Amino acid sequence: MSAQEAIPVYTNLKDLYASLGTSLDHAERWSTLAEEFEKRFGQKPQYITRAPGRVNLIGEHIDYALFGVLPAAIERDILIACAPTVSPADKGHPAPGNVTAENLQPKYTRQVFAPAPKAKASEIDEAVHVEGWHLDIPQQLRWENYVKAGYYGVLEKYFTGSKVLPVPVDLLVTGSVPAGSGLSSSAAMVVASTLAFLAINGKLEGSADKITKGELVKMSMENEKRVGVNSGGMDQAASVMSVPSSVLYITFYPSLTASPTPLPGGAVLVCAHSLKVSDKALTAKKGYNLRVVETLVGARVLARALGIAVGAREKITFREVVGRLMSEADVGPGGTGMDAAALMGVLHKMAEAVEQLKPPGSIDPEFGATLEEMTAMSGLPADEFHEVYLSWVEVDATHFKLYKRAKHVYSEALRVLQFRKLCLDTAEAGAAGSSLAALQELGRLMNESQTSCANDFECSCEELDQLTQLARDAGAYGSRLTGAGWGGCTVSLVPESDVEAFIKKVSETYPPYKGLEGEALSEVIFATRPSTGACVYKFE
Ligand code: NG1
Ligand code: MG
Repeated sequence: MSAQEAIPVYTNLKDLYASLGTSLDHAERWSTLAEEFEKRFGQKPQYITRAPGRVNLIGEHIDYALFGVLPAAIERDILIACAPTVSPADKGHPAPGNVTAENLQPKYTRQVFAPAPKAKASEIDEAVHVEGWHLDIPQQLRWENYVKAGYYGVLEKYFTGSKVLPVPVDLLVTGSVPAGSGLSSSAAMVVASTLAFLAINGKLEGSADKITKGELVKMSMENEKRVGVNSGGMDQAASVMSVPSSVLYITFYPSLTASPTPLPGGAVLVCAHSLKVSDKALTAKKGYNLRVVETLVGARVLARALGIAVGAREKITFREVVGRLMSEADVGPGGTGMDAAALMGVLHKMAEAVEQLKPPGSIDPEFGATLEEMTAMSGLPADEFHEVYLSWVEVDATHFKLYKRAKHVYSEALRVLQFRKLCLDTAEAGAAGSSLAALQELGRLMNESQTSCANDFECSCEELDQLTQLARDAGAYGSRLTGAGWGGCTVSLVPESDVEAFIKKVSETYPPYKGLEGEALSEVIFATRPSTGACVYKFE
């Protein structure tokens, strides 16, 4: 799987559905969307873009430390139908780049917006040179922010200093990824929207500067940062690069790679929503973004303690710290990553090294370091510390728990490699190996991950703790929160033959599921297969 591949563009429905590996329910969603688009905008869509949500099996909150993670795309996705706006003759032309965005969900109302050109530099040959674009993305939770976030990157990459103006667009969105659930509806929205604007402006096919999967991942990551979350690249990479039936081992260091990893047979993934909605855009200051700062500062303090040189303005990550500890000989073939066995060896040792992150003089690492203590530990003058670690992000905390965060990150990074090795070894052993023993061991790693998320990274919550425990009681090999946490979904590895009984048991024992039946229940707890990454359908 190469980051250089182009985004698949289908012109034939049969090929599209074959690639999705799914049934007619999908076909119906696509055709309903196209029909509805025509009703609302008076023309057929030119494209439908698709980006799936994802479930992360293991490797939580370590992507922004640049450690590898193991997510899979899920079957639930975001679809966006789009076409250049055709205005009735009497209405004149809409402003360049104007967007009319609608959503099949009635609670998300119709939005019209246009980017404002910054400084028209000159007018030569009647063409306007626009130096840049401004698009207002308010810091409130609004559905169209995700559409705007996708648009922004396309404007910046392709329409800065350009003579050509962006095409006005009509678009209609529909989605089956539950929002705020840890299944990355946000990344799916941003990827699908980025693809829609790329498609409409001719940047997907034919053109010399057409986008690759790797570029789309980077662009979507940057785009999502505009909605206020300093995310790592896991969700966008999973949404763009996944392949059916496998989980994807995604690395970020030294470069983005995605290697399909087969799960042992005999188990399925079940996603279950805790029904506690966690919205990162609203809680980032005390949660997600705070963890990003704690882990970055932790990496600098650890590097110092280990005698590793760090540039004054460099935001070294936990992954780079171990990278610099390892010799050249440990770098894997082609420089695509460290040799997994060597990396596992170093990660084992890090369990001890992180002790150095306990705040000086404090017996209780539970408490964390104050801002002053943390600044002193970093070795930077206060103003530089602020500039490097706090000026670009809003956090709200009095104590920073560097030790506990590092303990989670390094142990979780090791669990990811152990999980992957088990999957690869089981596949290699084929019929001779025992899937059951492997699945039990994978489940154990997932359970350990949950404990580490709860105790050391403190990104779980009562509901998630309870739901994962009930899932284990109902027969799961393992169960953990998935995504950022603090609410949202859990993922459980469940014996294939027991799925129905498992879902029934959990639905009877988890109090917030009381009274839910049929479709309402399958909205909150459902089995899913690893699905395929983002694609585009072009109407001809
Ligand atoms: P969710 O909350 O599922 O969107 C977030 C981050 C990921 C990763 C996980 C924790 C975004 C877009 N995604 O996932 O990059 O850091 O938390 O492992 O913020
Ligand atoms: Mg998200």
